[in-house]
Amino acid sequence: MDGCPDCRPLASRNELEQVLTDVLDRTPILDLHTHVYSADFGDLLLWGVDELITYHYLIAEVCRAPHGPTPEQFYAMDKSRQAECIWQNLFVDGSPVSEACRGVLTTLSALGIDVNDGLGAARDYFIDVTVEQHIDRVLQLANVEAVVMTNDPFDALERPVWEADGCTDPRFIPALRIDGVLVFWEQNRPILESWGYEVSGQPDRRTFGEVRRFLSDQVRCMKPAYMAVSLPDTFAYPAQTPTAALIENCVLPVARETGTPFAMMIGVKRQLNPALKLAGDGVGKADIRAVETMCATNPDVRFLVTMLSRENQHELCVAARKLPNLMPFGCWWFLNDPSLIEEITRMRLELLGLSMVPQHSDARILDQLIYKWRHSRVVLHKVLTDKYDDLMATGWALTEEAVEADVTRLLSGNFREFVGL
Ligand code: HDL
Ligand code: ZN
Repeated sequence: MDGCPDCRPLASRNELEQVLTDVLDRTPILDLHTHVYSADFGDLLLWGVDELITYHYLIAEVCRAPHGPTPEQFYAMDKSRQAECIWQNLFVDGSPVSEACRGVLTTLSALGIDVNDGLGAARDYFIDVTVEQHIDRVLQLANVEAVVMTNDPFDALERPVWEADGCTDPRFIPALRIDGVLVFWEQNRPILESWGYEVSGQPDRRTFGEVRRFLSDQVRCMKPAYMAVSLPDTFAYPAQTPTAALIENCVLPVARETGTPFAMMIGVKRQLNPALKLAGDGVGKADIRAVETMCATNPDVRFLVTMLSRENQHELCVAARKLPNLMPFGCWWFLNDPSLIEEITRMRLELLGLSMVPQHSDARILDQLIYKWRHSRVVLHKVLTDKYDDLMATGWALTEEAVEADVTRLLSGNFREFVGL
């Protein structure tokens, strides 16, 4: 122990707090689920202040403002007017205390913009910034070494990129999003047929074989870290539904054959308010038995799972204790708020130790990586301080070296090892 400063046991909570601040700030993150794209994907990559302010979380909030627009009035505006409307209603007419509002301000401040100078000043910052410069600057400010994208083979803007050179920036890792098969089967089956896959209306043996061929072709093309799907709160497995049949007969065999993990994001109540469009989804408590059964009956497949309902979090942790092929991850969407991140992260550390992935950003706009990770690092710091302090109170000799190793596991190592990156 002597001679090595990182190997000396930490002497106090104060020293622990300082070490954690330093280690959390300097440890790079691998962000395992986002909606951002490398520059290869052109306009699919959203960035800049007007995109930041018109994030769909803020659309839902502005339509609740005392003098805010109806959804129809909001969507009739162009992007600039939408941003001005949100700025006026949520940042001028009242204090921007919501997590999504605060996030805008954290991001702009980190970019060196005085948030008290208004929307115009923020827009001025972006006048001569290139997308390549901004990607470098945002990843550096967020200390994010790589992000996993959400790549939809049915997206007409994405397909040409994959038919050409694909993603050429190693900081952006593909993920094969298969909602188009599992959730929107009826709508997309004719498209699969037009691409040469002989898929009939009803999922039957021949169709299953062709869907497996499609998924395998996509895995070969994208080389994804995992296959992913967002499933409703009503998701059941096993079940007499096209989704369950396609998972059982297509996704799981391809996951096994190609060694590609399967990520399920469960609990969305789709289009609770359709007028809000992308901002219109709600949340519902899902049935953990679907996760338990799928993971227990497929021990040779690795599952990444996040659930949208606060009420599902404890049972997800308990299920993970029983099923080593189940990796809980992130505080997703409506859970990505300091109070809930704290509750969930404490629960996970207490029930799972370090064997989980505490957070992902779900960033839709590149700039959001800055705030989503700054805010999460603060909560991680708070929770880890308490947990390590409890450890030190037993007489355990905790070193900076050990803290570094733990934090690296939580911020990138666990995910890399689980998906084989
Ligand atoms: O399905 C998903 O990946 C969700 O994250 C949705 O994209 C959702 O609209 C979202 O952005 N949540 O943060
Ligand atoms: Zn997402």
